Amino acid sequence: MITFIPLTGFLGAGKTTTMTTAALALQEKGHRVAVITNDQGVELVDTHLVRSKLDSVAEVTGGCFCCKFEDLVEAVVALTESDGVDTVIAEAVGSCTDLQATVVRPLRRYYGENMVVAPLTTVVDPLRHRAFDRAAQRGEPESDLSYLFRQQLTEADVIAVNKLDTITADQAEELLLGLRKQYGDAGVVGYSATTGEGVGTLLDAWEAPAGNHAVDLDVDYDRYAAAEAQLAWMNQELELTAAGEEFDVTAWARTVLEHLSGWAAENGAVIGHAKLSVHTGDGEFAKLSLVEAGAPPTEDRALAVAAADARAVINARVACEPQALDRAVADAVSTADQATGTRSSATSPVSFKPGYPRPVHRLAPAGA
Ligand SMILES: Nc1nc2c(ncn2[C@@H]2O[C@H](COP(=O)(O)OP(=O)(O)OP(=O)(O)O)[C@@H](O)[C@H]2O)c(=O)[nH]1
Ligand SMILES: [Mg+2]
Repeated sequence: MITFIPLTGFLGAGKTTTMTTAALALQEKGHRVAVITNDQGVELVDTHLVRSKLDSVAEVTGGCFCCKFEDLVEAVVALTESDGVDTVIAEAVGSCTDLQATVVRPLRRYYGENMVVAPLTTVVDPLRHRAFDRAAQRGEPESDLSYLFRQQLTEADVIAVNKLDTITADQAEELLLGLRKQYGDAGVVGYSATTGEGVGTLLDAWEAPAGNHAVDLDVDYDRYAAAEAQLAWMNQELELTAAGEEFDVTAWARTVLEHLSGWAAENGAVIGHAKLSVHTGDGEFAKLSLVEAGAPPTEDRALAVAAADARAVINARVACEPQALDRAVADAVSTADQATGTRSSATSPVSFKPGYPRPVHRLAPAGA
């Protein structure tokens, strides 16, 4: 019997980090764990990062789990057959919702003989929650992105409040209490995937019965699609060469994201998540992330060494027009090139808007 643990949650909430930390913790307990990343695009920064930490990693690309359901099942079967894993943790696209009906229930109904599906877990970034909450308190009409965020919380069996290291203990207590009051059917746990503190409570929550499995989320697919379509998605690869002998790989990546962060703040563009990895020939890489306009990027993996050449991968999900994102990234790259003495050549601009979500299955709860 295989255990499948489905993770959802808004862009940049920390799903990949949670998945990795939890997988390592489960391995310590003797499990054989694999993870699956998922994205609308094909060249994934997340997959590179997770492969550096875990042996069994698969990806479902070109669409979310609900629209690529058979690919998800195939990936799970391949991992169990080839790597002999007993637990699979899978991270859905951060702008996806309605997963109880389109992924969790179909897996239980069609594959339940071989698979235990753990509670659907929505990972939450406290600062993102606060940003949406403040807009609501100001009496602003709910934006489509905020609607999507609320659906992700409403369908959760487990609300996993991550990044507790970024807020005070009092703020954490208030947030957890508020979520327990608002989403009474869900289990609410708090932890930090980066420090590992509290991750045990998440592992315990996965063993408990799925409290919200009968939720019949009446998702307004037009609003859900509108929220997804507000985001421009960019996946771009660049070849980098030092103008002189070598360039500072991490400084180049940091400058790109700093510039993009400043541009987004000036233009009022919500950053879902901008990720950047830069790979040198020896298999090493730097990886940086940006989850808030105007904020500094986080260096999740820095490279101390300089390089003569490297390959960069950018995944950016930003609420703006695709052409605007193409221009902003091109500007950011050119600024970084000048600042660090680098020459870059990019694949042609590739920003796009995700299409209307069309799940393969959509099952109502039993008895509904
Ligand atoms: N301070 C802090 N940062 C975290 C924590 N968990 C994740 N992050 C950071 O948040 C950023 C986004 O984390 P990811 O794990 O990539 O988030 P994600 O939800 O997988 O993002 P998408 O797949 O793009 O939706 C990265 O810079 C992480 O290092 C945490 O517990 N504390
Ligand atoms: Mg991720």
